Amino acid sequence: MGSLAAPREALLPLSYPPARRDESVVDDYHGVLIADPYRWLEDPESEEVKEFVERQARLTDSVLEKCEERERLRRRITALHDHPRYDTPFKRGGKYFYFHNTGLQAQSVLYVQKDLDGEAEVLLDPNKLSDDGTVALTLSSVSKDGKYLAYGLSSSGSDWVTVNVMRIEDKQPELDTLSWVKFSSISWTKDGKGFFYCRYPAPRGHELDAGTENNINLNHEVYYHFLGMDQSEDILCWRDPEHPKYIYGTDVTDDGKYALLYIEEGCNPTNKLYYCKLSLLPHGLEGFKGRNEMLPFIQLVDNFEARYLFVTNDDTKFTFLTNKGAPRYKLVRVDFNEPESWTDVLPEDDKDVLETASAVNNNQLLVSYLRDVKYGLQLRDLETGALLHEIPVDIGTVYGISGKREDSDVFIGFTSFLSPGIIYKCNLAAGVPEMQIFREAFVPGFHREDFEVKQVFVSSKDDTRIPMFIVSKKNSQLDGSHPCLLYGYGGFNISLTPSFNVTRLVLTRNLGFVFCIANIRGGGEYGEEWHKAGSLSKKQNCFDDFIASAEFLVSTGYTNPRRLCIEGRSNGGLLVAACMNQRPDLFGCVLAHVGVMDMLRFHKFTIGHAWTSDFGCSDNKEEFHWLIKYSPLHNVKRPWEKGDSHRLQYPSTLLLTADHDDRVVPLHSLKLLATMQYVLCTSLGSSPQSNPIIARIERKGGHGAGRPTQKMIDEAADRYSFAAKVMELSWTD
Ligand code: X97
Repeated sequence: MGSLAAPREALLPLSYPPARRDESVVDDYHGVLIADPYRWLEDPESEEVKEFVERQARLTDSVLEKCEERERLRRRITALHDHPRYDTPFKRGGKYFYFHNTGLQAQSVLYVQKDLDGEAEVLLDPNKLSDDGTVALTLSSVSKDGKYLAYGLSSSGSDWVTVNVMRIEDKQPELDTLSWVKFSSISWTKDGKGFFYCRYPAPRGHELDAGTENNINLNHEVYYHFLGMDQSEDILCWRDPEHPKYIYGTDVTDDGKYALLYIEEGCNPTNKLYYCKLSLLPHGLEGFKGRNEMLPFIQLVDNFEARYLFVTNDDTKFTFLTNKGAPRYKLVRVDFNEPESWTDVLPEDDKDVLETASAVNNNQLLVSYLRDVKYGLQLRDLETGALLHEIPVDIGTVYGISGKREDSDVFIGFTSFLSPGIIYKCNLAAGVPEMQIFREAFVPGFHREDFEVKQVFVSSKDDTRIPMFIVSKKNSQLDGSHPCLLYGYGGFNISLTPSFNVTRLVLTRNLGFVFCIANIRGGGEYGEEWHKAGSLSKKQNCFDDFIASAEFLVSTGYTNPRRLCIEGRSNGGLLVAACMNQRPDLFGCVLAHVGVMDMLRFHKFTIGHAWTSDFGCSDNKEEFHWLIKYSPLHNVKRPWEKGDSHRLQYPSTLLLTADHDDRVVPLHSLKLLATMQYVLCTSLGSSPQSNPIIARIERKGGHGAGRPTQKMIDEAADRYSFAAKVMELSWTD
């Protein structure tokens, strides 16, 4: 431990700002009465809420000021972030495009390059669009001929996007402006005359500071925009007022012949799939201008039994990645002239999950697999699915595969816990795939040989094997003394795979942390069965898996409960808050970011209704009984009033949210904060709760996407200096 540690200032029990309780708000859920005394915190515009947020911010600032390692952490994290980073390049119309960050730039810059050896030019620098880096380039799409860039900007982290267009040749901005775009891609037609996109109606009365409103998002619509036209003249391609919760996605095949329409009902990996043969439209898309008529989509799949993702087509013969009867996914083929006859191209594997498939090099497929949470890569024959080559990759994550049928060079991104990032150029022309390092990130001052990574399998409550990654300093003694950071998500079919994160390596290197990721149920690590085993009536499995992982780390001598910090964001914020309620004795610190905390009311705000696919909904009696059992807001109990644990208190807790988080609106964290402070800290008699319970409420911030580098660093310094303070850790160089 650090021998020159500065004297430490004790954190005294805090004095929390009183928050009004409105005991009159009581709801009847299927005969069960549930009080909601902080309902008033749901109105982001009320003065009382602004005042509450202001006072909590002052309290949090006063705590963070006492966290000795805050500046040192900020400096060290900043220094290690300061290295050049690149995303995988992609090719359009013979030119190459890529994102690049020199190190500490707020936002990555989009470059264009005529050929790979030529000079790169800046195409679009989002850093020029705001003084503080809070305008982010969150959507971008180059037309197939490489002439135009359509790009979407988001302010302050909101999900709302405004789309603009630029002519690439002379970098001239066009006048096109499309507002209220959300959950959308941009799909250019091959003629380069315009593109498909999706939008919602503008939120009434909230047009000004978009992203701070809670209004429910309903009635998504698909439009086609003609370059040079006003948005009001875009053609409405699809809407379905009878199903206001549907969310759409679009694609245009590379041959330009078909537009595809994905119809999603919430976040399950299932969709309907319609198509429109563009060449059959008598007057093309132009023929729909000024006519109030939707596109004549043909229903290929008209139920929500499975997911179908377009891979490639040869005229009417389409290849899809699907989980139809194949929870670990497979590739299938159908001829649109015979829509009843589907054949398997690449059958489901009995262990590995097929994650992505890209058609490249004329008639080949590059497929990536997830195998016990590590990636595998293969080259296969497109026609037959036959294995041509295993492409060796290190233990880690393969991402951003970019290549098309006409390309024999494919770019492949790779990252891992100890590998900052490699972009491979894979040459397929020679027959045997040749993996060349195209770009590699180096982090000055980071030495991978100082660390080690392990994967263990933990036995959960019902004996299910839960994979967990453990990153530590090399040769750490398992004497139960180390601080440990345990991270999880557990939902929505999302897998947590290895990736590089300098902040976590600073924690390991300089604060002695062991960093762990638990791949609990609810994610996609082992396919759809794994997802289903941690959702709806089985959501408790996620918490049991996470708790079992924590107990493993204690019983095997990595750490002890006072030094065990749990962290999660979004659905993972819900995870750590539920675990804290269920096992306050097991953790020393809880960092819950942008969590879903009110499980009875989440579906009423912005896109919350889409999550009923994982959570269920309190409108339904049976589902209400699942939710009330673990809803963080409704399960805060004084642990010292239970049985023999009369001094037991809650772990030190930092809730994090942001004023423009319109994915998981801030009211979730605000209501939980007020509840915890009231129940645990300020209520009746003398409470043993001396561990702080505070919230960090970011200004001009959102759910996480598009966050400027400085905000990322500041937040990391805040939350880990808080953890270091409450777990009494000191710095070693
Ligand atoms: C969302 O809430 C995304 C909401 C919008 N949305 C869907 N389906 C998606 C989409 O409802 O964007 C989708 C995208 C990624 C993953 C899953 C669904 C979609 C729409 C059109 C075409 C294709 C896909 N998400 C969840 C979230 O943010 C998890 C990830 C996406 N949560 C916050 C869940 C609880 C807390």
